[in-house]
Amino acid sequence: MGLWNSKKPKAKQARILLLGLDSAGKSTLLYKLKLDKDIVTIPTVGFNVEMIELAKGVSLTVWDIGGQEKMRSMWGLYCENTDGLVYVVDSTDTQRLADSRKEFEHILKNEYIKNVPVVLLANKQDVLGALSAEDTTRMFKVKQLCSDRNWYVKPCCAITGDGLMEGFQKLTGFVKSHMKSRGDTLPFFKQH
Ligand SMILES: Nc1nc2c(ncn2[C@@H]2O[C@H](COP(=O)(O)OP(=O)(O)OP(=O)(O)O)[C@@H](O)[C@H]2O)c(=O)[nH]1
Ligand SMILES: [Mg+2]
Repeated sequence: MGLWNSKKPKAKQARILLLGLDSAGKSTLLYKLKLDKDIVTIPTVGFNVEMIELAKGVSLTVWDIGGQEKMRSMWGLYCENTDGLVYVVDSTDTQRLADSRKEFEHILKNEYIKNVPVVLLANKQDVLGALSAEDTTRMFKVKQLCSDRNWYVKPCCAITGDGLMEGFQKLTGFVKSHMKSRGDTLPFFKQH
């Protein structure tokens, strides 16, 4: 006699890395998405991890890794099994845009991140003088650096939540097709 599990299939699990320099707004936006609350953050030492489901069929496990200088050398340790990268830029921090771009370029070279879709969030758009999404795309050489993958640049504000949903929905779409192209038909066996 055979056994048959008639329950609906579970959602696919996708592992998302949330990176960016310290103070870019990663934790603020993660908890805005997760709880729809403005929380007072403290600099992340180590990481936060939260599960969010924005579209049917895919559940995102978001790894928010601290962006302080001493943490950045460890970003590579979190890259294995990554299905999508969200890179957050403080669009008002003009003094550190070059540093941020350098770290972005560096992480894209990680072998586990190869071909993985990228959403770049140009955060803090509520602040006057914030760099626009177009200028961020140009400055971060996104077209050139991400020519091997799906990418999207979205202006946002982690405090009001503007732009976050659109950015993550775009990511979810990319991740779905990335997983499909990789032939992930048995998501239940994937370990995170
Ligand atoms: N004005 C404005 N401030 C923001 C926005 N997003 C985050 N902040 C502020 O920026 C500061 C840093 O935010 P965090 O979310 O802690 O930054 P983080 O990227 O997690 O930083 P690390 O954990 O150190 O890597 C906090 O004071 C936030 O309130 C935004 O969209 N607009
Ligand atoms: Mg943080």
